[in-house]
Amino acid sequence: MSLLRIILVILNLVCIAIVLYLLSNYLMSDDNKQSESLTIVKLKPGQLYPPTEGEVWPKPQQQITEQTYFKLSPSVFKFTEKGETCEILKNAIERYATVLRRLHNIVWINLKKTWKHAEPRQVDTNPDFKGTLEELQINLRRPCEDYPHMDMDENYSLNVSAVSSLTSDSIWGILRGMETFAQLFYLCKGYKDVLINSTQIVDFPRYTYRGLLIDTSRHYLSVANILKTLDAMEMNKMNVLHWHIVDDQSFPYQSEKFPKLSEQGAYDSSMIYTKANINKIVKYARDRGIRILPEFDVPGHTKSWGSAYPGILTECYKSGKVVGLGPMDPTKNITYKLIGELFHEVQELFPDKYFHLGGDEVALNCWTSNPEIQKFMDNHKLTNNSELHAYFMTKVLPLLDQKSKPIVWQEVFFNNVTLPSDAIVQVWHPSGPKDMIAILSKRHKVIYSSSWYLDQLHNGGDWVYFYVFDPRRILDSKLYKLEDIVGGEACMWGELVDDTNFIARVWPRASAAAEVLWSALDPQYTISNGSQIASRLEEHVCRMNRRGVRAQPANGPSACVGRN
Ligand code: CP6
Repeated sequence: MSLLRIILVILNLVCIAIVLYLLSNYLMSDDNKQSESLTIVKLKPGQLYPPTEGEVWPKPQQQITEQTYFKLSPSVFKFTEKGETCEILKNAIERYATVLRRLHNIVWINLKKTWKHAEPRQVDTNPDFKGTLEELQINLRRPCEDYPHMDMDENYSLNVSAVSSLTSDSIWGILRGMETFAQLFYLCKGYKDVLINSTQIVDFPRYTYRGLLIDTSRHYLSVANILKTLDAMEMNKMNVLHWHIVDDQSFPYQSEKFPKLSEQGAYDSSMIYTKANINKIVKYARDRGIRILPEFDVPGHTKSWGSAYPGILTECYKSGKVVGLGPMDPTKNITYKLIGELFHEVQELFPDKYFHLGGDEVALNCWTSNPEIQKFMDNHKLTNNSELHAYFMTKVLPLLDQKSKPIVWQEVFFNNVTLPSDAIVQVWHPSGPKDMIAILSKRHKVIYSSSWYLDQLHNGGDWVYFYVFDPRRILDSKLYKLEDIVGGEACMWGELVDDTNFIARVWPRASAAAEVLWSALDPQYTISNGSQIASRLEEHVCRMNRRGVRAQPANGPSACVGRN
């Protein structure tokens, strides 16, 4: 009897599963006939959110939008490869085809759900309507490169009409152009179809380096969340994920050569990044034209290394007694040996040509409190602790492989380390503008971060505080080479963010930095006249939400149709 009941329950479940499967297939199908018969979309006044239509973020350099438009029909529309092609392009086509299919589905799912009492609007009888969009011809003029890099070419031109075309010399430009193309589509205009206007765009980035820093030591971030971050970066045309992977609080990088580092230094054995995890992240990023820049910060911010190797850290003294462990011990050979071997392994894993050595916020007092280190300084004729910092960095720089160029935080420069000419200095102090000028005077390249501290919260839609500063604007171009400022980086230090709030805290606030770094800025812009920007960002947040990035509200009370 009970066996029969179990069989019946199982049969029931199977039936439900089949029905659900068929239903979901039906709902997600491109050629769904039902959608064709739904012609009614009109939101009530004041409900038309977001308030702009197909406004691209970050804003393209040159754009002409015509008042004629096409509709999207995913069963008709095709991406075609007219030039070179490669796996990166094929993956991008698949990705953006999905984006467009989902956008199409969102309209009519909402038509059925919430918009069914609205009045009809006939697209086809409108004189400005030019029919169905047929094709985007992708014209890649040079073979693909394997990985994105510092000097990558991201220029593209895009022409939207019935047969549209996207042209670039570089796969990276094609990726940027495909993102732009996807963003030109809009809904909410009172039509049942997804629409796109006839548009011509010529676009290129203002800065070559447009970064986001993540910190996976203060809180662990799951691999899934890092991949989601890469999705969001692609949507904002950011091209460098600066991965501050270890710090004082935890050591989540799993080393093959030194497994004890994460066994003893990670928060938990589950909170680590394996070689396979990192390979996956690097490839996912490459497919989106994003570099992964690893940072192993030395000699400060290294307490977590000491769980496994306490001998490489300095004992700090107070009143003649050891009170704890501080920065790395610059007097010991094993310190440099460990660093050299670990860095070698990391450089094999990360294809980027740059490697971030950190060098910031070293507790120099700990060094001078230690009698052994004082003796060492006397022997080496080092007269103060910043000279010892310089001594340490000077010994660490040559530990990088030939293929890697160093990036360091600004303290390394200001403590008078002789840096190789191709080293880049990252500015983070609040005194950033002044510091940047000092560095540029010595002909070093600069990454500017001082304006984009995402860990600092302000009232309201606080992206406006991240939208203000363009680091090149303060420079006299006769005195300095503007190109020496390679770009900027928004920093999401991890003290107060983990998997629960990371995405929402970063987006859309980092979007402001992304636009400053990509677009030609309006020199008249001030915080109070940014309303056009606010509306565009409103749309962009909704767009990110629809594409699965749970960005927080940009401005204030609002609604985003089709988010869920
Ligand atoms: N962690 C590390 C940090 C910071 C830095 N390095 C930091 C310092 C001041 C502010 C924000 C972040 N949390 N490793 C300095 C680059 Cl305001």
